Amino acid sequence: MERELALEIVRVTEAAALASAQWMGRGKKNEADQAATTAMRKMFDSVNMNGVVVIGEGELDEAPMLYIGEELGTKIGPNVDIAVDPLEGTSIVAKGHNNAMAVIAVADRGTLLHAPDMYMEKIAVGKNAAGKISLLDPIEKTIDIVAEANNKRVQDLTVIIQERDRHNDLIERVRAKGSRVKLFGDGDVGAAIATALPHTGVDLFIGIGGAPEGVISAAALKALGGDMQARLVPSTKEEEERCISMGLKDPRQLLLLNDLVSGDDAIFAATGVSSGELLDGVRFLGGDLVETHSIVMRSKTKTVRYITAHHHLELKPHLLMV
Ligand code: VTB
Ligand code: MG
Ligand code: MG
Repeated sequence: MERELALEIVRVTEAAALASAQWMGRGKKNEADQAATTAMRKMFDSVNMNGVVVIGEGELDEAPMLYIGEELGTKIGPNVDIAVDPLEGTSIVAKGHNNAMAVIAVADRGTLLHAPDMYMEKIAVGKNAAGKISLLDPIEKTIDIVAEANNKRVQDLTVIIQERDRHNDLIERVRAKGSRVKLFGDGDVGAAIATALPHTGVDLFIGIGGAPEGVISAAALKALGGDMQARLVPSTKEEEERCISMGLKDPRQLLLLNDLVSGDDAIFAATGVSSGELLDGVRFLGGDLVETHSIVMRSKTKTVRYITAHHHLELKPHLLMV
């Protein structure tokens, strides 16, 4: 991939964040999502690449754009797989809560797992614990491993878990072990990535969330030198068959980081819509001035860039709320 692509991709997440942030707190999650998707789709047109969406807004019949299989870019440039979540946290934005982001992962063609829209069991850690964890270990053992790797006492370890009934047992076990539990409402991409950014203070992410989000998170963890493992959780016969048709012998097989994102060149970009673990949200500064906060990284060089940008919305009328 050409290195310029990383900065081009940030322009795409910025556009999605600028468009959807205008829907913040209006109780309209579909409109917020639509605004992000439309802005992202339009911006992709000008990016020099030959991209195919492998994780997107759904199949052709259910999503008018950014559907799985859709070709993106100018066709001049590298052949890449694209995974998008134009608005990771639609209900967050609707309610005005924290943690919403626009996210994209781009990788060499054929290297992103084509995860279907179903649940996935996931575990993620930062660099120190990379290569030492297993999703198959009991959580108590994992906590001991991560505490030692991160040079923290078990009681100082922070485990981030999505607040859902399906995690009640897990949460109780982490508490019984003595670690600190940080619950979040929505947006597990940010939660997974937080483990690999020491300033967040988050050590371990574990739980069941969306499979598409899992693959996008894996691209970021790879670029940050962290680790992730996953297992799809098909809940119907149809979902099981879907896994098998993806080439998985056992739908519930353990997926390592390299199974989620194979190859060593992946780009991850995110722009905050509302402030969260990783990024500040879109700020309306007065007049037509709007500030965005983004992170972009590439696994090949492991460079992580934080980009603050000032946009003049009057000069970007296509991003204005309709
Ligand atoms: C998950 C998680 C996402 O929505 O998909 C979640 O990966 C849906 O979980 O980050 P529920 O079915 O329990 O609501 C997000 O939190 C936001 O898209
Ligand atoms: Mg989405
Ligand atoms: Mg999502």
